[in-house]
Amino acid sequence: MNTSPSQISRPLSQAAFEHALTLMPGGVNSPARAFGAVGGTPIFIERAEGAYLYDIDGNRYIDYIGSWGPMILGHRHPAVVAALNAAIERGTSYGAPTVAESELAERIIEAVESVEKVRLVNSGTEATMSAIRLARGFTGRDVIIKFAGNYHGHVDSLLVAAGSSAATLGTPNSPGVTAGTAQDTLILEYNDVEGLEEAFAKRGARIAGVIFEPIVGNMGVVVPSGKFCEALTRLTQQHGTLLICDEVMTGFRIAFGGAQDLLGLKPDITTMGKIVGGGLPVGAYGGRAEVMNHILPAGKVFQAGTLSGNPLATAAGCATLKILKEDPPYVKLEHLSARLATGLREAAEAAGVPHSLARVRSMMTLFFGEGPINDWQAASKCDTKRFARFFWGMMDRGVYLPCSQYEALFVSAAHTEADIDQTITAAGEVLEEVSK
Ligand code: KE4
Repeated sequence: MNTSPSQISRPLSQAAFEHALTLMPGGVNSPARAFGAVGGTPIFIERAEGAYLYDIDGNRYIDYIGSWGPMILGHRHPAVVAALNAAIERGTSYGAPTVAESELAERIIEAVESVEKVRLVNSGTEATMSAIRLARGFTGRDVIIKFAGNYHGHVDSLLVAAGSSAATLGTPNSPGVTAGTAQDTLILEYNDVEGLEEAFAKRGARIAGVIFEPIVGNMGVVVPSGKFCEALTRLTQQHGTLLICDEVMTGFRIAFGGAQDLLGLKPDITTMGKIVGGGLPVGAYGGRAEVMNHILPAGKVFQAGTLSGNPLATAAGCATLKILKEDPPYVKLEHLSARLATGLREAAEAAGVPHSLARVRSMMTLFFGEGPINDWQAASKCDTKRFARFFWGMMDRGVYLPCSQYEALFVSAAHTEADIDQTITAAGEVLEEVSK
């Protein structure tokens, strides 16, 4: 009897996963890929091209993960491939400065108005971890505020569960994170202006930084209210706290200047990743020169990395940002994303499935729960079992969605109207099925 949530057998992925389980914890190198939230066996990918993934069993999928965000141009964009091939001919890593690092830094600085200086690292996690250390080093303070439902990578001081009440400091939410680490982190509700006011009234002089997703992707897409954006800016300025805008997902996605450009925010530090590496491992953090000059060797806040600014990664990043600047895909992305969102909404309404769809430009989430969904408390009430059935129904129809209700799907410049319409047709069929 088929116990898999999928109606299609994928014997090679099944065998590959069984072997991977003997080698790596959970058979994966990131839990997000383990399909824990949807059940079944992760699908092993052979290759990708444009808007499509091809698994090792010979199936093709329209790809809405895009490597969890980086592939805004689609897979194997010719200019990115050419830049990588050229870079490989010159070697892969030197452990010494290269002009390509300066070019990528320059491209980031010219794109993001609030960034005057930038440091390249190897992942979004490294960027946020370094930004938090910088905020603490710059202010001489300890407390960091983050928001429930916001994810900033596997940084010890952010792997923290909310305290007993909004105003109490955090407790570890992963083994290996010490109470000493968690006690300097305060978890508040996203969009909760009063909670933010209260935290600053109670602890303002101790707060080194506030880190937040300007458009949340990690509880599904959630948008900040204007009042929340205003309070973030006002309270951090009033109390000498650094505002850390985590644009690892939204940077170069929402707009060339990031979500901060759309929202009119001017953070002290911005963290980036994903798109900025064009599919290779690049993270970055940048901000006002006065703040960034505290980073070693200009200043005393330590941060280092063997492969930071790696020649292959900077080649892919520069090629990607060059295209985003010189041939911006944002109008096309908006057209395709709006078409998809309308189609998904109409399909869910026709099927009578309780839902709300949140979209900002080319990132969106179809929540299996009534809206409005403005924070984790609301998002956490979604019907994740129905989402899992939807996920596998779409997968079996050749549409690869993020494998969790609490993620964003991404449209790329390689998608076509035909891809979008095929996705909508599949969604109509599957939503009918899961409505029962
Ligand atoms: P990485 O260390 O995974 O490069 O970046 C961490 C990170 C930081 N900030 C934001 C807003 C992020 O979304 C992420 C990582 N995003 C997840 C998916 N939503 C990565 C998927 C994974 O962990 O495999």
